[in-house]
Amino acid sequence: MPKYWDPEIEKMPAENLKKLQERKLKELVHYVYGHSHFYRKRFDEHGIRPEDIQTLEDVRKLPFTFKNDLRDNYPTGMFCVPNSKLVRFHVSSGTTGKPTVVGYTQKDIEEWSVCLARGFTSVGVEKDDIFQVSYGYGLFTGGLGAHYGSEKIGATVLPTSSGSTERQIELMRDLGTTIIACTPSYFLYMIETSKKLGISVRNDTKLKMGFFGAEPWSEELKKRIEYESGIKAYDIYGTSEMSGPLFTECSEQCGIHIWADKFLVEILNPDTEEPVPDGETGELVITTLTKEALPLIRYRIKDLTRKLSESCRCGRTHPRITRISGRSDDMIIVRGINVFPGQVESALIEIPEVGNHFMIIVDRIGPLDSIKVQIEMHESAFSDRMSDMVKLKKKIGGALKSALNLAVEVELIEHGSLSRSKGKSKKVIDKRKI
Ligand code: DLL
Repeated sequence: MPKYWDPEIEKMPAENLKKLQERKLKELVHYVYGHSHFYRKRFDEHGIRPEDIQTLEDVRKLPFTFKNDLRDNYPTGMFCVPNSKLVRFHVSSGTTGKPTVVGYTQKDIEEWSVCLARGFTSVGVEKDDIFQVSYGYGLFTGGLGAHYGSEKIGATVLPTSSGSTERQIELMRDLGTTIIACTPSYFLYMIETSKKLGISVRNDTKLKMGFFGAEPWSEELKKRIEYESGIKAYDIYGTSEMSGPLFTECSEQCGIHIWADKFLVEILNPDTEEPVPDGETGELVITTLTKEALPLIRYRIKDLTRKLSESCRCGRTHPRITRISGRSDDMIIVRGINVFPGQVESALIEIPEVGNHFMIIVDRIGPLDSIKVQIEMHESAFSDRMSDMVKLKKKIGGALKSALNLAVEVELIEHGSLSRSKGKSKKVIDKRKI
């Protein structure tokens, strides 16, 4: 039997859900126009009045919002509430430019926690569970987000944050952690470290599931995590600007549920900015329907995904998005060919001799782009025989060539050579930009 946190909302007939969204969208445009200097100016520049928005489809009349808007209005220029109504800041650093600051009212924190409580409940998290939060705590939203969501359900939170990996694993074993939340790359590192400690995640701990996200990861990596640890791996998605981690897969594992009473999803062709048909890949654009401190109107997230609108087998009527396949801006172009790090991961993970870590290095030698992939080998795959290594390199090169349609230099490196990340992992070094 599927479990629900709030069955009335989660199973609301699609027609009613649409009406609810319409009402909230109308309220939202009046709210932002009345409370944010930024939105009032942006609407005025586009000749939009709140009254122009009467139906859900009218959302397309509204101007987009971008991460740069948050940066340009640093730190709190887009906020709709005075400081007295704020109870929290989170700050995301990003790789370029100014940080982005997100503010929360008490209601925003409550709604954020409810979104996660719904997702966690949908895969069976309960009061009895010991929920280890190994996302970073602090300015990053992962730690506190997962913390509040699991505490809302009444699970016992073990707030380890990321890092001190050996201690985390010992605590996991000693306190009987049943659920973990961290980046998929950090969990791989935990598995690796636990082996060194002589602790088997499968046999010596009570871990049964994990919520992995905050960075792109493939279906193949999910299978590898499940195979190596014996747990169920669920996808968890969100961005700091929307609040933090917000949405998860349900037990059917056929997409991530986006809570439509709080968020309006559009999937657009990034070039034409027109909606793509249901089920086709495009850029995720989100409008927050109920946030108070920092509502976002048609926020261009740049993550690529597909929308599945029909009801899920679990009974929930809210739309789903498929696993994020990349970002429209994480594509690297090498000799005119588009390469996504996710394609490299999917190709490599099919090869049993390959370990869990790789790094793509792009450079320009003379006029020509070069691409090399440094690949850690599986612990058991190293051979003293040169001919074995040459064969393996050829096999990997062939797999990458057919996945990317591009010749790639393969460098096999020893297990453990690449640095391990405790949070989001870095998969590309593009020396051309340095
Ligand atoms: O990473 C929030 C989060 C924390 C999500 C913990 C899940 C778990 P940001 O630091 O703002 O927020 O980064 C958001 O990370 O636009 C995606 O590109 C990527 N991302 C997040 N979750 C996933 C996922 C948090 N499940 C950016 N799959 C997003 C793929 C993800 N990419």
